[in-house]
Amino acid sequence: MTDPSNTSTDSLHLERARHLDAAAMEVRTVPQLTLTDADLSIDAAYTIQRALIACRVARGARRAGMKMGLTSLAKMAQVGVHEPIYGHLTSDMLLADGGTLTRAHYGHPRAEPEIAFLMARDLQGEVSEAEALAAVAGVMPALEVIDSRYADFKFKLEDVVADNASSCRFVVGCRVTPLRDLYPQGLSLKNLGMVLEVDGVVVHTGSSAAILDDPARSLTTLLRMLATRDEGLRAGDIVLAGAATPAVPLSPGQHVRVRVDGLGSAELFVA
Ligand code: OOG
Ligand code: MG
Repeated sequence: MTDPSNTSTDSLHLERARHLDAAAMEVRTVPQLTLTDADLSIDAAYTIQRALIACRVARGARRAGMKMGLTSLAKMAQVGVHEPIYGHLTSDMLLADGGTLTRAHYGHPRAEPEIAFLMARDLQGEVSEAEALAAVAGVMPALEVIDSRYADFKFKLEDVVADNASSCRFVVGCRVTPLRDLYPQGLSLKNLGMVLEVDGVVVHTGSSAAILDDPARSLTTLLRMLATRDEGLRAGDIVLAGAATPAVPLSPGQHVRVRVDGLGSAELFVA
């Protein structure tokens, strides 16, 4: 028999997910969940996140992959949350390289420079960095556009997890570089220079080393976190490893580009 207390917890998670989903659709903010529920657990927050993704899937979105967030000190410092988190990427979040994002469709969008993995095959469980990279088809430069459903990007760990790690849109460069193509150029995934430009002006520079010392570690951390729910990555998934520098606020008229050593670039326009 179903435990009635679990049923009411489930419906509370669903209600919160719908509340966050509606806020995103209607371009408005909501109060932090932890203001009214100081005991909200991280586990419950990830359950809310999954219910939020189910709302998108019910509208026709498909799984596109996963993202890690707060994997660099720069990002942790920017939002005051000091633990890596993950979120889900869906097909409706993908913006074509060079595509245009309409500023008015979002609350307070920010762009950040990232590296993305393309998974060649399914992978689940605790694996080494080398084992994780063996399942990767290649890497791409990426821009993530984040947009928090909480005013001023102010949230606690549990709030941002429930809000799908502030996911909004993402762009990946059109070239997928196999890792073996980096080594002959004397490049390593562990230390690729990354530049974020707005209107051709460099606004942040960083290195892939800022992402948990090695973006591959972001991948293995994600797999370890997913394993606690018996989940993993699937062939064709795109995985964003997390931003290497702080995010920049977006305004209409801007052209934003990330350039990564050996990987090329990814860009978007803001209307
Ligand atoms: C949380 C999402 C962080 C990253 O790359 O670090 C993130 C936020 O900053 O609102 O996507
Ligand atoms: Mg990000």
